[in-house]
Amino acid sequence: MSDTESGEESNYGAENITVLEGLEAVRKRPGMYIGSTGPQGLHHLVYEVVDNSVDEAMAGHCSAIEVIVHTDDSVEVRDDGRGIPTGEHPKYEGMSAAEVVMTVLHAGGKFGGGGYKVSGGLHGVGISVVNALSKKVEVQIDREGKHHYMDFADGGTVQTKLEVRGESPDGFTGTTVRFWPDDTIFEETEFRAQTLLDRFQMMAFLNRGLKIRFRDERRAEVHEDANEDGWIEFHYEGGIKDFVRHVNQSKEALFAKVGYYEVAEETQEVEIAFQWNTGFNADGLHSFANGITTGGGGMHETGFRSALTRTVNKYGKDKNLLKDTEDLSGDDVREGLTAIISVRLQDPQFEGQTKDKLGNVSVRSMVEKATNEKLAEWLEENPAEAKLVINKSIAAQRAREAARAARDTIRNKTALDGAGMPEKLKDCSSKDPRERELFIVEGDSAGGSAIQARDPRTMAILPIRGKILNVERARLDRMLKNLEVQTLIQAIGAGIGDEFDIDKIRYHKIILLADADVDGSHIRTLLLTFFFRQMRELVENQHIYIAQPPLYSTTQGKSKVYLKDDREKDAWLEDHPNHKKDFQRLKGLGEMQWLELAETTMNPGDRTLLQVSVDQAAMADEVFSTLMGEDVARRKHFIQTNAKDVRFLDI
Ligand code: 0RA
Repeated sequence: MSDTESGEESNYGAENITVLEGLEAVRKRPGMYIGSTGPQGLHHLVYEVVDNSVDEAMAGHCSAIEVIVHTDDSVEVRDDGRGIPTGEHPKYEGMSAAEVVMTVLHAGGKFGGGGYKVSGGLHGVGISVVNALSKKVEVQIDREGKHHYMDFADGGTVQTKLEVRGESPDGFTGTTVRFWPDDTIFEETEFRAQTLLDRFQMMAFLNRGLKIRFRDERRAEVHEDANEDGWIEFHYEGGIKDFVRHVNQSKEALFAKVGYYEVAEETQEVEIAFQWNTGFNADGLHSFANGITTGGGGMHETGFRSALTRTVNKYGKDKNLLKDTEDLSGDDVREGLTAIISVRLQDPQFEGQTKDKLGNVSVRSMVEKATNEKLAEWLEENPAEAKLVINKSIAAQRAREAARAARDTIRNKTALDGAGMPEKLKDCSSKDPRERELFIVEGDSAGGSAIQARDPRTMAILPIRGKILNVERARLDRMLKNLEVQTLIQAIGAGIGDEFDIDKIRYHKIILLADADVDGSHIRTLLLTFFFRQMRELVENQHIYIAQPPLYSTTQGKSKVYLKDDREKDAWLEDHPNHKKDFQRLKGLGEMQWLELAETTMNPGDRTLLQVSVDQAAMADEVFSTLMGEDVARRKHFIQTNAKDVRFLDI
C-alpha cells in the first residue's frame, strides 16, 4: 500500500489472519508478555512504547521524548525520531510497515540493516503487545513531509488504515503513539505518576544525553519539580556518573571525583561508574542489563566484585600501602562504595524466580577483564583517591575484626551467665516462643508501669534508656559496644548481622512501646532502623509490632474512655454530640497508671498493635539515613518538603 491508496479495503491474505491470531494470543495470556495484569503490567505498557523511542534516540535520530498522562488515563508518547516507516511492507500484502510494527509480534525492531541491535524492554515484546492490550490506539507519523494517521480498536483491530492527513511542520519527523489500556484485561487502569517518573529518571541516567519529559494532566496543581507548563524533564549529560552522584547525594563522598570506564566488544558492552562515600554500607552496588534493573545480581556483578577486590589488593601491595600478608576482603573494599554497572548485550538471560538475575556467562569475563584493566589504570592515575580507598578498606577490615571479637564476647557472656539474660530484662515464664512477647519500653519509669501491667506468663519487659545510639553512623563494632544494643541482642537471643538466626528468637512478638510524641517517634525509628539493618528477618517475618498507647482520655458517666488519636477523638465527639469537651491529653507512658496501661495498650483483648512491614521499616531506614546522615542541606530539604506529611515520619 502506498500513502495515496490509504483507506481502500484490501483483501485479507494469510498474513493478516496470522496477525490477528498473534494478538489474540497476547489477550488470552497477557502475563506471558507483560508479566501481570496488575499495576506492574499496566505500567509496563508505557515502558514498552517509550523503549521504542529510546532506541530511536540512542541510534542518534531523536532528541527528546515526551510522555503525557491524559485525564482519561490514556498515555501519549511522542518522539522526534525518523518516524515509523510508512511504505508498504514487502512481506505483508496491503499493509504499511507501520501497521506491521503495530500488529505483528516482535516486529518492533528496525528492519533490514546490518549490525546488532540491543533493545530495551523487559521481554522486548514490542509495541504490538500494547496494541493487543488496549481498547484503542492512535498512531501519528511525520515522515517525508507528510502527517500520517492510523488507529486501532479492541485489541489491535485496524479501524483507520494509515492515511495522509496533511503536511508535517517544516522538516519535522517523528512518531506519536497514544493508547487506552483495556479495562477488561487490567485489574485497574490508573497510572501512578511517581512510578513512571522513577522509571524515566532511571532511563535518563542509563542513556546519557537522553531527554525525557513527563506531564500529568490529571493533576490540578503542578508537580513541585515541574516547570510552569507542567513538564518534568530528566536529562543527564553525565549518564551513570550522574547516577552515582545522585545516589551519593544524601551521603558524604570520600572524594569529589566519580570514576568511570567502559568497554565495548562485538556483541556486548559494559560501563561502570563508582565513588566511595564515608558511610559503612556494603550494598551500594546497582546493576542493569539492557536498561533493566538486575536486583538479583548475576554475572556482571560477580565479575565486577572479584576484579574489584583483586585490583584494590594488588594496588595496595604494589604501593606498600598494604602489608603482603594483609588481604582485604570484598566486604572491606565495598564498604561505602556506590557503583553502577550497566551492560548491554544481544540476548540477555534473566534467571531466578523473579527473573532479575543476569545469567550470561560471557558478561562475567568481559566485566572482570574490563575492571582488572581500567580500574587499575584509574587507581594509578588518581593516587590520592586510591590511598583514601585503601585506608578506608583497612579501617573496615579492623572494624570487622573488632566486631567479631565483640560478638564473641557477647556470645560467651550469654553462655556463661546461666540463662545469660541481661539484668534489666523482666522475662516471662512461658517456654513457648510462639506465645512469648517482648515489650521494649522507653525509660525506666514506664518500664516500671509495664512490669506491673503485664501478664508475667507471656509478657517480658525490657526497659531501654533514651536514644540507643545513632545506628547510621556507627559501624557494627561500635554498635556492639553499646550496652542497650547488647541487651537487645541478648534478650532476643538469635545473634546479629550475618549470624542472625531466626530459628533462635525467644519471642515471636517484639513490641515497641514508646510515647506518642516526637521523642517516642524518634526512638521507634531508631529501633526499626536497627532491626531493619541488623535483624532484617525479624521484620520480613513480621515479628515486630508497635504498641499504640492512647493520646486522650475522657469520662462518660462513671467509666473512663481512652481515645487513640485525634481521629478517634473526633469520631467519638461526633457520636456523642452533647459531651462536654473535657479531654485529658495523656502525657506519657510514665504518667499512666499501670492499670490504664494494661487496659489500653497491653492486654491482648483491649490493645491494638500495628504490625510492621518491610516497607515501613525500609521507610524508617530511609527517613533515618536522611535525618541522621551527614549532609545538613539535604536533611533540611527533607524536613521542609516532608513537614506537611506527618504520617511519613510518625511511624
Ligand atoms: C522501524 C524502523 C525504523 C524506525 C522505527 C521502526 C521506529 C519505531 C518507533 C516507535 C516509536 N517511535 C519510533 N521511531 C521509529 C527505521 C526508519 C528508517 O530507517 O528511516
